[in-house]
Amino acid sequence: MAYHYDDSNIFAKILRGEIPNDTVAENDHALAFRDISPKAPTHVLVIPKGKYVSFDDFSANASDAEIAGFMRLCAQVAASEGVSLDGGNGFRAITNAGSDGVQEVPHFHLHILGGRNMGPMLL
Ligand code: DGP
Repeated sequence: MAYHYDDSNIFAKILRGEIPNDTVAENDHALAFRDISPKAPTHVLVIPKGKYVSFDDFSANASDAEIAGFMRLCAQVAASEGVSLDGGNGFRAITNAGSDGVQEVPHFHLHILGGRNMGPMLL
């Protein structure tokens, strides 16, 4: 079954420049910006520029170049925020998918959280 992408979602509007965002970094394939409601000293969202609903949609359907560009931007953000293992204390990268994953915005995004001990994973 095909994934259905809703062009009216808030991250689509950010990508179209219709609403402002606090951009951290960008490349040809992905955009990183600060979460509007941060849960840690570092809370950055990384989104692909292509139209993918969720992690599984992106992983199955994005090109290798898009996936590489996205992952490289995640690593670049961790480094620039000072939370990478190369000089920092680490971070948590999470993605929510669909209703059971409690995904609020239906455009694939990874949360990069750090700057404090994130505690145990909630299960
Ligand atoms: P999720 O539950 O994984 O879909 O998380 C969506 C996140 O998006 C949530 O942490 C809040 C954030 N968010 C929602 N609307 C906006 C917005 O307009 N701007 C920014 N920067 N973040 C937003």
